[in-house]
Amino acid sequence: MHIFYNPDHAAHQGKLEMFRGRMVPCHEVPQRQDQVAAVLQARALGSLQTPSRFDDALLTRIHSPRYLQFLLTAWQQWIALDPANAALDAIPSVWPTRSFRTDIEPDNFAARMGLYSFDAGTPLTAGTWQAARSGADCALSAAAHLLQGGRAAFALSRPPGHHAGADFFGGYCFLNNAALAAQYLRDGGLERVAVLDVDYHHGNGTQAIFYERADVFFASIHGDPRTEYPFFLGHADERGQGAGLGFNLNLPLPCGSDYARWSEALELALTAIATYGAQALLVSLGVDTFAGDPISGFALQSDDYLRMGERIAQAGLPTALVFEGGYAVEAVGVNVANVLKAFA
Ligand code: SP5
Ligand code: ZN
Repeated sequence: MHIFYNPDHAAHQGKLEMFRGRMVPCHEVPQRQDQVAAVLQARALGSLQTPSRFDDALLTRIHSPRYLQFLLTAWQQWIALDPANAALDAIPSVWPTRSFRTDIEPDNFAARMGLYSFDAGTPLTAGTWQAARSGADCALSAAAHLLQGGRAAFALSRPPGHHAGADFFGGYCFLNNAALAAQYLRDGGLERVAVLDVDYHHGNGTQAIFYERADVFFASIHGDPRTEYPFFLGHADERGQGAGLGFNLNLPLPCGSDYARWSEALELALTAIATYGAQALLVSLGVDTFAGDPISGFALQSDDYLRMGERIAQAGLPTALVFEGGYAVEAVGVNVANVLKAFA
């Protein structure tokens, strides 16, 4: 297995996220990637390679230029407000909900933070751009490996990506790594690409990016958004729109679901992907489906990730796996390693 790790991931280290009226320590911490890297190396599941640097223009295949420009310059704008801000993270607190305009980019920094985000759980830090940019390179490197004829690659990077949309961050995500990789495969000549999102949370960003397109099929297995983050997308009746109608599959499951229940949804997703005739597969690999995850509600055990990896491999497609969530830091390495081991 080719593994591309993000050498800059620790540059993004949020301090606090909003939870029930308090600021609590961030769940999305650098130890997550370090822990996965340590287990992959200890088990000799592949050599860790630094990603290639891809052209910035590839980012605009998915993200809007004004959003990218915002991310690139946000930290400078934040400390320009007050040099003392350097000791704090930037967190949005005001958003343009229904009836507001989003076509005019405000001059005010707090207003721009809100325009380009959807939650108060995703701090933007001094190194966020550097980390996210190199993280995107990891996903693009994994996709490039497939175009060169490779069977499988893993993008071991953080911050995660699947909640990020064309022009917004949130859910600990800034650049949509899986979407960038899927687009790279399309631009490299593949006609039909599938994204299978197995993170506990619905991949709202990835869904939205491809919702009106037939050339990228999106399937997601996740906690029911009626009770689970990100709440406002991920229902079973979202099947795509326009040319994309029929190319989006959401499989929400109730809290408490174990692998017996979860794997039934996996069968449905992989059957749909096979019927679609995908030529390559992107897996948004969150392991926050783990029973011990501190912010999630499924009941998968570490051994279940072996079965998951084995079943995904049976799809028989060139596959790039991209790391997403998973917040039980002591178990995240074993769970990811189990998927990759069984896949290989
Ligand atoms: C990539 C990914 O998995 N993003 C998930 C983002 C979830 N953010 C909201 C989580 C709120 C849960 N807070 C629970 C705190 C318990 N101490
Ligand atoms: Zn998640």
